[in-house]
Formats: sequence, C-alpha cells, structure tokens
Amino acid sequence: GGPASLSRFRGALVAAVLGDCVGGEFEGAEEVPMDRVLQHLNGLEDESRGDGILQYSDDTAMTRCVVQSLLTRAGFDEQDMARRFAKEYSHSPGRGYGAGVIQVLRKLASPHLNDVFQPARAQFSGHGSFGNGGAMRAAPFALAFSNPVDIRRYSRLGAMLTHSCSLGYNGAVLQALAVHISLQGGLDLPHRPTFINKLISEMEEVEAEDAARSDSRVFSESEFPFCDRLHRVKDLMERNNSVSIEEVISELGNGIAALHSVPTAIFCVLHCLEPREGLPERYGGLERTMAYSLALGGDTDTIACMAGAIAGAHYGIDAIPQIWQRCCEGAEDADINAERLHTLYHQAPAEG
Ligand code: F2R
Ligand code: MG
Ligand code: MG
Repeated sequence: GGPASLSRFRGALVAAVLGDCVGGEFEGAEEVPMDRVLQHLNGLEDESRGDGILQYSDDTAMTRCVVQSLLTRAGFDEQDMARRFAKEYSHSPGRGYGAGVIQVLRKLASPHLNDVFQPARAQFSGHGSFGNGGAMRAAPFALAFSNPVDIRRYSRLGAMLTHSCSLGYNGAVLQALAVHISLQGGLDLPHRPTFINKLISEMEEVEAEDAARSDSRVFSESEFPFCDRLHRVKDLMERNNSVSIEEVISELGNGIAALHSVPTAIFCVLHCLEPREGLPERYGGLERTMAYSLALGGDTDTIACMAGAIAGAHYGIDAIPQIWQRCCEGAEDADINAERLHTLYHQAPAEG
C-alpha cells in the first residue's frame, strides 16, 4: 500500500507481536544457530499446533497499554497510560518484565501518586533505567501521530513513565521515528538509501539536548551515542553480504539496553531487505527479518519485536504468513487495534 496505508498499520502492529512471541524462545541465549531458528519457525507451520500457542511477553503487554491509552484518550495522557501499565502488571506479573521496572510499576499503582514520572526518576540511584522497555512499546506513537515533532515528544514522554535515563527514552524516540519513516514509505526503493540518514539527522537534534549530553558522560558513552550506532549501521550496510553475526553483535550489541538493541533492530530490517545467504529462498523480507533477529541471540523477543514493527510498516500485513499470526497470542487484537489507530491517524491531528 501507499504511505500510511491500512496494510502498513496492520503490518507494524501484528509483526511486533509476532517478534515478541517467536523471539521469546531464544531470549537470553548466547548463541542461536540459524538451523535452530528455522526449526522453530518451521514448527509454526505445523497445523497440529493450537491457535495462540506462543504467549506474548512484557513487550506486547505494555504495547497494548500504549495502544489502548492512545485510542481511548485520542492522544497522549500520561496519567491514563501510567494507570494502564500498573493495572496490566498487577493482573499479569509473570510476563517476563525487567528486574528494575517492576518497582516502578508497583509504585504507579498507588492512588496517592501525583507525579507519574517520579517512580521512574528514582530508579538506579536516580540515574533512571537505560533498558529497552520504553523502546519495545514505542511503535504505536508512530501510528497515532503523523507529525515527527509529536512523535518525538510523546514517544519520549511515554517512555519516561518507566525510563528516565536519556539512553532509555531516546531509544524509544529512535524506534518510533524508524516506524514512522517506514510507514511513510521510507524503505521503498527510491527513498531507501536516505532512510538511515534521515534517522541520523533526527537523532542529532534529539541527542543535542542537555540531559542526553549529561547522561552520556555519566555512562561514559560518546557525545551522541545513538547517532554513533546509526553510523555503525551505515558502515555495516556498506559492507553488504560480508558481515557476520558476530560482527553485528560486537558493533551494535544484542542486549537489554536500548543503546544495544534499537540500532540492532534497525540493522536487521535493512540487512534483510535483500535475500541473504543462509536464509531460505522462499522467505520474503519480513520472514527474513524475523529469522535474522532471532539468530542474533541475546534480547531476541525485544529485538524481533522492534524490527517487526519497522519491517511490518514497510511490507504490510500481507507479508506476514497467516499461519504465523495464528500461532501468536495477541496477534488478532493487534490487527483490530491497528485498524482503529489507522482511523484515528487519518481523522484529525491527535492532541497531547
Ligand atoms: N526482563 C526480560 N528478560 C529477562 C528474563 C525474563 C525471563 N524470560 C522471565 O520470564 O523471567 N525481558 C524484558 O525486559 C526488557 C525490558 O526491560 P526494561 O523494561 O527496560 O526493564 P528495566 O528493569 O528498567 O531495565 C532492564 C535491566 O537493565 C539494567 N539497567 C537498566 N538501567 C540501568 C542503570 N541505570 N544502571 C544499571 N543497570 C541498569 C538492569 O539490569 C535492569 O534490570 C526486555 O528485554 C523485555 O523483553
Ligand atoms: Mg519481553
Ligand atoms: Mg526482551
């Protein structure tokens, strides 16, 4: 479909759920041979497996809260979103949340809390979390707001409810912008070469803020850490077929920090736009992206979830095998919600 088509909305939200569900199998694994990944994905095609057999984790649980909040409030409402995070966690605490964020989610449940950003600020001795929990749920901001200024503003605030460190919330901004550009057709062939440059120039502005400069110093990162990683993505892309999985992990990372996973997810999408050695010829680009994200090991559910959202916004819903969708808990809901977000997006500019 054309820019911001319904198919792209559905692709983004459904493929994000898929990445979380299929990636859960390997989360935390150090080495994941491609054979094992393909075996896992082939297993989804076995008709005898029941519907919704693969459960979603915190990535999807929190994304669903973001979606419901944006839809119900027709824009960003921090109180409403915070309440939904807390309620979801108290109903289903066993979805594999990060070890630190559960303290924030418990505090957000307090009826006496006035400042919903305060619990996140208290994390890690006041430094805030740099985990990828803000980024893993950032895609819906690109499906609710069409203006990049709004996307930057609200994806940042949405992440800051749990992640007050700029190395955490700027990962959410980067992920939301990547989904936005993809949704607008930024990975379609004529625009493809400028995709990464657009992200770099957006992030140069984002990372120029004082808080980002100061957090980079605290964590001994370079001045513009996300921009640096995006430059590494660009360098790896230029090397084309000669890049090994080990090099991707060593250059970009595959860990739980936003800095070590959001640029990695973006690389997965870009690398898999073309057929690749070691991946089945019958696979389309979305299937390649999923398989490749899983083969990196590490934070596989989250990297596949984020790569899924960006890739799904490019390829659209028809690129996602139906049999895969049927295996994943929450895929059907994501599809319905994508249609609602599409209506909201095209109705009127959403207010904050
Ligand atoms: N938590 C996991 N996976 C671990 C195992 C789960 C297992 N399958 C199970 O069921 O038990 N996955 C999920 O967590 C990631 C998102 O985490 P989030 O929301 O960012 O959490 P948190 O706690 O804020 O940060 C994660 C960890 O990063 C380290 N960290 C963060 N900021 C830090 C700081 N300023 N200083 C030091 N360390 C910091 C801590 O170890 C945090 O616990 C996703 O992968 C999701 O799938
Ligand atoms: Mg998870
Ligand atoms: Mg994870």
